[in-house]
Amino acid sequence: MTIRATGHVTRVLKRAIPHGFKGVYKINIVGSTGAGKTEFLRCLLGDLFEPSAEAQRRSNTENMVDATHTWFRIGREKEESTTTVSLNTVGILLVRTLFNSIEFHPVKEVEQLLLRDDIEEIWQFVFFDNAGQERFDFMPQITMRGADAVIVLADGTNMASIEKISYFLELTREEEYRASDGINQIPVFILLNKRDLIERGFYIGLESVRHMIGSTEEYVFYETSMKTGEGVDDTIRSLISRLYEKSLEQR
Ligand SMILES: Nc1nc2c(ncn2[C@@H]2O[C@H](COP(=O)(O)OP(=O)(O)OP(=O)(O)O)[C@@H](O)[C@H]2O)c(=O)[nH]1
Ligand SMILES: [Mg+2]
Repeated sequence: MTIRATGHVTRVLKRAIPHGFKGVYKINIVGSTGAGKTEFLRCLLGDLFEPSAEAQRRSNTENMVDATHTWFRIGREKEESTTTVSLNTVGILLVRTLFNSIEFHPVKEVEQLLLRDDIEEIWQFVFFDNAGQERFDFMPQITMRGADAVIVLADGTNMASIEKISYFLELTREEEYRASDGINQIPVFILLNKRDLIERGFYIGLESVRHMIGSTEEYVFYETSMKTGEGVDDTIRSLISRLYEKSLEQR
């Protein structure tokens, strides 16, 4: 369905490329299981996000990362924890208006958008929400191909999840070499998620993560919470400005 919708947008855009259309970008979302990748898309897109992949209740013993997963309570309910067991892909139009607000629209709305006169830019994003369990580690190796940007999520309350960031940075680096002999750098955004749990003393701050990763200048870091939405808007704005800069460099 995504493919057909994407084709439709491409056809419409070929007929009438709106002023400011930036093209189609593949955004690969990776990170260990339970980091909050699926929750990130839900937080970002609200009702527009319809997971295509199956979700299952998390097994807490399946692998090392799961075994250290922090369980917590929000209010009186024990949080229902789920895990993606396949791949979610979401095609979406991101619109930045002349008033600098950001909107998301389903791709099928492209024709209506062309009629509006308050649009600064339209981006078409395809988000890839990978399954994070170790038995699915082959998946980001495949989805990394052709990625225009990578979002690495880590559960900021979980050391094993943070340690796995380096693994995803390595995969990104490999893709840079595969695609362009390392010349074309893929923008990487590292999100240390679950910031809302800081009051419970579980949250490991960004400083220690920076320290762990070493050379950090090439990466953009944010502390995020998919419960409060903290850092999510900043991430998206920073993503589009980075992609925009890159598109200028490549001209
Ligand atoms: N407190 C808190 N919980 C979060 C946050 N983000 C995600 N969660 C919870 O953490 C659990 C895992 O989130 P998911 O988005 O399913 O994790 P995932 O990265 O998609 O995991 P996999 O699909 O297994 O790779 C869920 O119960 C979420 O509700 C956050 O910012 N704060
Ligand atoms: Mg998921």
